[in-house]
Amino acid sequence: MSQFRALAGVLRGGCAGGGQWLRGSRGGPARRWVDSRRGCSSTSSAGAAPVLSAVASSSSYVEEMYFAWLEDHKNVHESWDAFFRNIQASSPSGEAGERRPSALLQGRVLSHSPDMAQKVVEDHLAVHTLIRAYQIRGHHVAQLDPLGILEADLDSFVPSDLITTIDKLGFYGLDESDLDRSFQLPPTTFIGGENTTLPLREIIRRLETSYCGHIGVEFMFINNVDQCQWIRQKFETPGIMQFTSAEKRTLLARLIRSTRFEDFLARKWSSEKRFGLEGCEVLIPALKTIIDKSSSAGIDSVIMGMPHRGRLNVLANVIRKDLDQIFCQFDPKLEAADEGSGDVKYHLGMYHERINRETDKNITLSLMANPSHLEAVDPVVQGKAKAEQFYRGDTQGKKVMSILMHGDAAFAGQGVVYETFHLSELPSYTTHGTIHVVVNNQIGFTTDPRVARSSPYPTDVARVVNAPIFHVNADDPEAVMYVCRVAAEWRTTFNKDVVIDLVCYRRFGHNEMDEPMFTQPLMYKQIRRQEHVLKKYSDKLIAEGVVTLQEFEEEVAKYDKICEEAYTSSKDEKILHIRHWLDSPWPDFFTAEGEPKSMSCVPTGLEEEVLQHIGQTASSVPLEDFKIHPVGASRLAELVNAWLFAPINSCWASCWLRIRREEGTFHGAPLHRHHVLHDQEVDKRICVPMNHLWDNQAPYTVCNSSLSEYGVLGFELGFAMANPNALILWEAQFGDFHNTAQCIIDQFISSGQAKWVRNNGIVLLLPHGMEGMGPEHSSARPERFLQMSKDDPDHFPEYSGDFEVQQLYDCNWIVVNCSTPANYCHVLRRQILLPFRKPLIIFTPKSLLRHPDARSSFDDLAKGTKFKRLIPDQGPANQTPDQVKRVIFCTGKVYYELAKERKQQNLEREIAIIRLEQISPFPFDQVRAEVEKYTSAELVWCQEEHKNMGYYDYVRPRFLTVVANKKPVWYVGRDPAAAPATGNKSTHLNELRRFMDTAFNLSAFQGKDL
Ligand SMILES: Cc1ncc(C[n+]2csc(CCOP(=O)(O)OP(=O)(O)O)c2C)c(N)n1
Ligand SMILES: [Mg+2]
Repeated sequence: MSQFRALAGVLRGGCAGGGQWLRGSRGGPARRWVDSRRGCSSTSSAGAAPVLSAVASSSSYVEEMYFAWLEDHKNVHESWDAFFRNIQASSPSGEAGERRPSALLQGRVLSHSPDMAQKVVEDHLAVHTLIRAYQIRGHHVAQLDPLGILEADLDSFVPSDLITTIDKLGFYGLDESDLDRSFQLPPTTFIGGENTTLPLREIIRRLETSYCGHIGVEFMFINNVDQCQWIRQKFETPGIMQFTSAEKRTLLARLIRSTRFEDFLARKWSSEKRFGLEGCEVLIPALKTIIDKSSSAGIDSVIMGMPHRGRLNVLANVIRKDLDQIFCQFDPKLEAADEGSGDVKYHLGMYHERINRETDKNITLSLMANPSHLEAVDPVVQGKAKAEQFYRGDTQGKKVMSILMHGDAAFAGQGVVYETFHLSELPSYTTHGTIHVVVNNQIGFTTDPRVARSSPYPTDVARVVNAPIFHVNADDPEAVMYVCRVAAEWRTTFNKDVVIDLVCYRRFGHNEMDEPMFTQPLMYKQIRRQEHVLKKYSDKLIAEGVVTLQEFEEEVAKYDKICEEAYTSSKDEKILHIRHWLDSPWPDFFTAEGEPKSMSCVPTGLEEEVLQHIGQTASSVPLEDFKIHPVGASRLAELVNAWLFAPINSCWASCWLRIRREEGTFHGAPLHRHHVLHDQEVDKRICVPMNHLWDNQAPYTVCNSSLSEYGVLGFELGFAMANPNALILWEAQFGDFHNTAQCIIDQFISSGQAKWVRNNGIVLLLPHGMEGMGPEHSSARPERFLQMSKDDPDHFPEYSGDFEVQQLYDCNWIVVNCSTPANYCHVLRRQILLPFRKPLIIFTPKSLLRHPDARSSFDDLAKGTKFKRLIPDQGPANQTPDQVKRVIFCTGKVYYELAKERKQQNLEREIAIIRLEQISPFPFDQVRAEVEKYTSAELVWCQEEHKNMGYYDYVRPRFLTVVANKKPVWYVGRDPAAAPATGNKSTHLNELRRFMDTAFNLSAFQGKDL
């Protein structure tokens, strides 16, 4: 069947000067249909459009028209013309030339006029249905596969309503005799151009041209008529796909660069992994066309994300990274100059400001660094684009846009693609249209599409947001350029997503060491026979006289020389600078060398008047006539003293605070929802009191999101990348849910700086605590964050400067569990006031929201106060440390349970309780001071989590380093377990009771070995 499709395509393509060919029925050969010389008739309209019922009701009117028609066919409307032609054609010879209408019309027509009218109506309906069938399903039979052996939609059957051979026209109630009849065209098609009627033969020919050539347009699912009309106009208007000679030459030059770049790499480093673009070289001119078009529409910043395939080519020929910088990445001997572990060359990002040669306008292009994890970068790109739009006041996406590239297997398979699409129309997340480009080489490593996806196309996911999808045969560069042009115009016009599906092939293996004949023998036999697209296109342009062979060869030689020269100069590079590959530089935040401007942090306390003012504003309703919910009103008062005081305070600085709250946050969740007041009487009227603090304050945003962790966390991470002076917080509904965003945490947040030398100050708010809520609502998995913290457990760091700041500078992220509102406030303020950026993970026990003891006074926030990495014992034990028998170190909410129990057991002199507020980096200096204070006490680590979870594995070796392995550190907490918490309330309480008993049993560890 696929061969048949290919055959049909070839024949259709070859019919220009001779016969016309159409598809046959399933599997059958294409059949010769009609001689084009008998083709379309003149169809210019004249006379009034006929009212069909007039045929039945007014014979004189018909006669009048008939006489007019006999004089000159152009005297009447085309449909009358068609009508009289039909009658004439069906009349016995001799009558056809009859000038008297009575015999002809009255005898033949009028006596049968109701039937005739019925037939005319039915035939018109049939033709309209046929037009619609092409619009809806034409892409299924478009000639998309350059190899001619596969089906882009994985289906070899031709829809029966698209089989328009003579023997199958009966499907529509039509037959061969109808082919030369003219039909009125509906307003939902543009195939007529200036004409409002066309013969059926021509209608089919034009539909075939528009929908079944090298472009397959998928759009009829869009539920907006204007948008559908817009697309129809772009693809149906006769002759709309035109290119000037200059445009064709530019296209050829770009294709030369793309092709010769890969050839050059293959020649110089034949066995190096680079994930070559061969088979889809057209990607480079495609991207450049999108950028040119968008630039001329006013875009001056493009943020891009892409996978491995062709990445080096995009860096070289789209972003214009210096070639020698790329080539020196292939030198295995070069050492890296920067801190961190770096990344392989086909993951690195880039930021470049340049002039767009086509428009002569400035444009900034950035390609985001990404991990191997396919599609993970999608939401990150969107977040960065959104942030840039925000800072530039680009509320409509007219200045900043994003382009995402995808592989066919990953686009269909990775869930984050769907999650990202679902952000595309949300007010706080939209980037006002992303252009997606799929390098659809019809293979994913060694996997054929038919076993890799259930959807017909790899692009079907885009249908959920009504994005039009343009499938295009990548071996037809002009068709590709055309859809790119339309895609860019679509975004400019509607500010919505659009997908370009470049149906291509992969000339070699998945990477340069792979042999594809092992797994795809037939496909690769065909690929070996496949002529290169550059050869095909250059031959075409030479034949057309657009370029000469000599010009073509000169252009090739010119680019080869550029590559050779860059190769020579790349050998002068002595050292690799990952910093040169930064995708999001912050030039004003760091020194010219990319270093922090200081290595200290200003105190984070505040004037009491400021605190008062913030508290009062936050607990007020600053808008007049604004009715808030009575319970909400009481919560507002709570805000002042409770947990939320902290983030409120944090935003007074000149930074933007953006709190992202996961959809479905309700009871017991941090009260962030009370940062947005909802008028109880006016629909959708809201008020954010925190935006009413001062006239010149920074904006403060609290937003709900789609119910996605992977997508939304990635987005917020990208947002935080754009500007260091924004405090971006992402809050999970419960901490456990972060594991559906694990890839963003592992691949970007934990390791991003080490791989790509870029800072990021995102804050994760993760509700965490054993509160009897069951296995899935208890643990934010602190053990995982701590396991990935890079501070050395066995080495006591010695710093000459500010210990706290130096340690933060060295770490990969900060992990805290604050037990007081004041400390929470301070840690957020420290986050934005540090001279560098590190991700901050905050465990936020829900029960502390309303815990009567979890309160802070203004004194704890006053000027001169700061974040406490460790809170020493605050009772009698601290006064007489030599009498203390046991020191319990802990973190988080268990402190309050321990303190209560100690009080009940009257052990406040014997047992000291010390809170680690910053768990990582481990406050070695302060822990040592505490340990040295309580010289004769035994050391205990107490946690409410199970032994194989929580903090124990992290803190234990560090405590031992502090005490130089001279003292044991005893464990008190829940036993090891597989699930993070029990689902049974009474078991939960029993476990708590049990470990509390151990914590306060002073002989519990006597005589025990380590
Ligand atoms: C999330 C993820 N899973 C698996 C891989 C391993 N992998 C790398 S490339 C690839 C095939 C991708 O196919 P496709 O998306 O079609 O891109 P192509 O290589 O064909 O351009 C796979 C499975 C990966 N990088 N990321
Ligand atoms: Mg692929």
